[in-house]
Amino acid sequence: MTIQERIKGRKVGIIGMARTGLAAARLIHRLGGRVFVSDSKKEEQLAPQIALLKELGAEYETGGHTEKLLRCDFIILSPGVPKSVPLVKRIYEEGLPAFSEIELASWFCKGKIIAITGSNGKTTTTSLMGAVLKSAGVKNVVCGNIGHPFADVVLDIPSDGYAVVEVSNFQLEDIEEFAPHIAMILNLTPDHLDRYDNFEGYKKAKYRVAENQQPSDFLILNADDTVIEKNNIATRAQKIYFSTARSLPIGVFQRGQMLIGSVGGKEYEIIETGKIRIPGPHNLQNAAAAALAALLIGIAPNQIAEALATFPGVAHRMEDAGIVAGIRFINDSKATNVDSVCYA
Ligand code: UMA
Repeated sequence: MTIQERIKGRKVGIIGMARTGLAAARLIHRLGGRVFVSDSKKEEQLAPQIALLKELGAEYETGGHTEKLLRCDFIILSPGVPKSVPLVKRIYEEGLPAFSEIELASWFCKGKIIAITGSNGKTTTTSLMGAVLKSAGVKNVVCGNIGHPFADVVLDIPSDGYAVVEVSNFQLEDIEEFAPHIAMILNLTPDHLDRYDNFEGYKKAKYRVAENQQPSDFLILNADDTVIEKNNIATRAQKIYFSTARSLPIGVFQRGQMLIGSVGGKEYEIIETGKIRIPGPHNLQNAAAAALAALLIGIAPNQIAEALATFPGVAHRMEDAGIVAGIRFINDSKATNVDSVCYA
């Protein structure tokens, strides 16, 4: 079966009618498939979403998930839908294939994928990665958990371009073939434990980012993070590290006030750390990770430096909101877990 035949003429059940579900519906519709979208919210809470589905000629149900889903050829699960939902349990029990939207989108991605995950810094590093590629004139689209679903942009990515995809543990739970050329695990701290039995379950979901990688691919890991079990991640990819605490034989690291890259048998001075625009030691790690990915795909150190010196950071993340009555206000409302607040 060709990739197109996986969709054309097939009926795909989609659970969740928000950003993910609608993006998946649009992609499947464009590729000649039929969709059936199911949401637990009441119809009156979903008016704009339903209007869009009607434009696509899609079938839908609201106010809960029914057995109609079980009659679809396969299912796309939104990341916010817990596995404890009874109908979701039935889908797995009956062996109906269920995928995340990043898995679906990856089937149709002509370019290479750079997938960025971790507990903190994902959004900043994903945006920065896009900025580095842009500064080097490399076509790329920034998407994924950052808020722009991969499925909405995947058909715009040319074969010489990159999908820079922020990926969450929830999205990684339902992959099968998703295979990034470069994967990054930035750091790991307990998060989303309401959806897992324990921290191990969360870590395992994150490690899946590397499970389909091949020997020509790279898995970028944080050498300074003691929680990431570097030897326990099953992958065929080349593991390569960044550190802001010590020198490394290969990778990107801080030496004195300089960010150094050592890749392909050559050492490069990338940028003085004081010239990196986004502030703080955690952002230095994010910068090191993005710089390492850039070196691995052949971007010149001066182009990496230019992007690091100018990238302003992301909205609502350590954003200077101004000084009122002598008090400096910082907007860090994007922080969603305790560690994120500690970094700030
Ligand atoms: N729903 C059901 N049944 C349920 C539960 C929910 O039908 O049992 C429905 C809700 O009624 C709602 C829809 O599902 O209509 C919501 O789905 P969703 O929560 O997956 O929301 P999306 O808008 O599709 O957003 C998701 C990500 N959300 C989550 O992972 C919770 C967004 O990440 C992401 O930006 C977006 O896809 C595009 O890829 C947000 C997030 O908080 C920012 N992510 C977590 C994080 O970063 O820590 C993982």
